[in-house]
Amino acid sequence: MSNYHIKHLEEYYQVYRKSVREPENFWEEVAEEHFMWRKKWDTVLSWDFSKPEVKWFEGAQLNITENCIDRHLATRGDKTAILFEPNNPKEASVSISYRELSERVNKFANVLKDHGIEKGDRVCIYLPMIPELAVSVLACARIGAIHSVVFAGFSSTALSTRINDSQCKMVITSDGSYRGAKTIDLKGIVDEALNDCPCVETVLVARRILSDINMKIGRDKWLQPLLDEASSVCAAEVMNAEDALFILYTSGSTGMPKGMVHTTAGYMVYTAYTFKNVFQYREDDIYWCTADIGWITGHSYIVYGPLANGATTVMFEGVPSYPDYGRFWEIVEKHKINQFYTAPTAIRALAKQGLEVVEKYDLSSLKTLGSVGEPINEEAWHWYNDNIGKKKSPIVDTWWQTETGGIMITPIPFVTPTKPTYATLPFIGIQPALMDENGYEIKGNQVDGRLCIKFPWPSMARTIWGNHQRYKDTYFSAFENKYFTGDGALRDEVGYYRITGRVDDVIIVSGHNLGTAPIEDAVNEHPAVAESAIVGFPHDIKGNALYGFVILKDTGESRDHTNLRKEINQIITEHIGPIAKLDKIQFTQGLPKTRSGKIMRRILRKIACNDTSNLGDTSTLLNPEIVQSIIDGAKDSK
Ligand code: 6R9
Repeated sequence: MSNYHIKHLEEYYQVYRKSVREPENFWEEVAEEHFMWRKKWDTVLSWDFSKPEVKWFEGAQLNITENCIDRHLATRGDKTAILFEPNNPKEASVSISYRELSERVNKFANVLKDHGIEKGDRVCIYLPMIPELAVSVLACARIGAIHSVVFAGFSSTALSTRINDSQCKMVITSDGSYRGAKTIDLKGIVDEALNDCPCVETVLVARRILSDINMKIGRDKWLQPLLDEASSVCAAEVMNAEDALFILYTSGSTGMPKGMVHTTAGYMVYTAYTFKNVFQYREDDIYWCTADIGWITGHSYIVYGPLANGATTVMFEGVPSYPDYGRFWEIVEKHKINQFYTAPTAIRALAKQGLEVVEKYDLSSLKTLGSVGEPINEEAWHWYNDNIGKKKSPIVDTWWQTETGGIMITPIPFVTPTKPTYATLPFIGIQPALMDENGYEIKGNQVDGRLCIKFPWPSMARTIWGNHQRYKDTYFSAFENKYFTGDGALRDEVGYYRITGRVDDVIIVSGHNLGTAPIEDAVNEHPAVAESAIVGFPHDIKGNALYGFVILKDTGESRDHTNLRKEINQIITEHIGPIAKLDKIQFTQGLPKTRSGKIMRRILRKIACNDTSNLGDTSTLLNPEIVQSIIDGAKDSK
């Protein structure tokens, strides 16, 4: 048990040093002591970042669901595994014990098999935050099918792109979803997406909103009757350590979303180990992460990490503002939440509401507060610390990525002294490096640079589905022999890290990663648009919002800009989803370009931020005169 649960700072440094000096011994001990293996590994780690190729626990065999479910049955069969809190507070919450979860997962797994799903097949899951989402994820893992969860806020085009990219044979969805006061026709979105997806043979439909929907004969099936008929025993498929567990798409700075592939053993070991330490989870604690399972945070820290530790994990279907802005705090009181993990964008939105909605509730159960998804600004950090944690619950500002699979830089609560806006220290086994523009590592403290990781960790993504070259180009080519995160960071005088934000063309809006290129592609679909460039600008609640510079085709006619703005945002909603809508659109005659034809986004960013005092050298531009006209036009942006 020695290394599993870190209790004080000295121990952190001691374990950290060991994890860096002898990474293989270190991870082997963690893997030996805390998991259930069908067969142990032959080699702990083999790696080569130049290919790149990374393998952890090669030769081992296991099934992650035996670790997340079966092994708890003897001691925790009646313990709540998943606590479901519905969108509507008047609807009763549902406790699913480990025993019930086991039954539900096994039945679901048998339904998948009955529909021809085999090990290695891809299954797309497009569900709201209802228990079926967690159950279907685990059911795929049970039989070795690779799940690809697509966040149910994505549009039909975004969904079909993802389904086709990984050639999913099946889609699991619901008749609809509740989101605050709204209901959403998820099945309608799936139907539209599937017009372009010949690879999909079956659609399983969970009942949630009891709406009247179209069922395509031969393709679409109601889930419940199939589950009712299915056996609750399904032998777990024996998986190799490096077999793919899931694909999860993340936005890139260019083109198609990247299907990040996570494999089985390393992902399990790392998410379980980080969960235990970063949240200091104790046996009877109730843990709640407010993310959606459609994102990596939900995969690692709603489903796999907590369940691998036999924890009680809350799944919340709704939104923080429904029926009012006290909902999160009401749930904390109701379920006596001990660990609460959310995003800065939610904290900022809630902080705006004043304290009346907070003070109504008893938050004394809280022990640890988490933050993830984007940098947490100082004001939000203090609001969270003062009013939610009452200065007693440490804030763990956890930096990590879809690609990293698990938390990488974070305080350990009650162990690492926190500092507002700092993610603080690398987690055990993580070796960060800050790099300068010439490719050299910047040593020492009080420095800043591009954040890389120089040694493999167990839960790193192994490739991009179907495109290993892109994996190499994106993450392993900027700096030799290092994984490049795409983020900038600084290291303070004691070695604490502060993530300063993306240094590429990914913009984080309300904690969601958005690549500028796919949004520009969508905008350019509008028949009146000739060209566009999108940049981020600071926003009170969302962290960043999107600003679009749009050149219209010259037709000689004048156009109604108000309508155009609506139409452009409508196209974005259709292609990507409402999260990518532009907050401001400025119509312009041109865009600042370099002589090689690249848009100078740096200048556009400054204009969008209304910070035009120091635009730097613009003389090398192909069209320097355009800059002033864009500055002048900025006041008319809406
Ligand atoms: C887990 C997750 C990854 C990007 C990442 C960074 C930003 C995440 C952060 C943070 C500052 C934190 N990010 N956590 N920035 N402080 N604590 O969010 O994954 O959706 O892939 O986003 O989010 O820019 O590179 P993902």
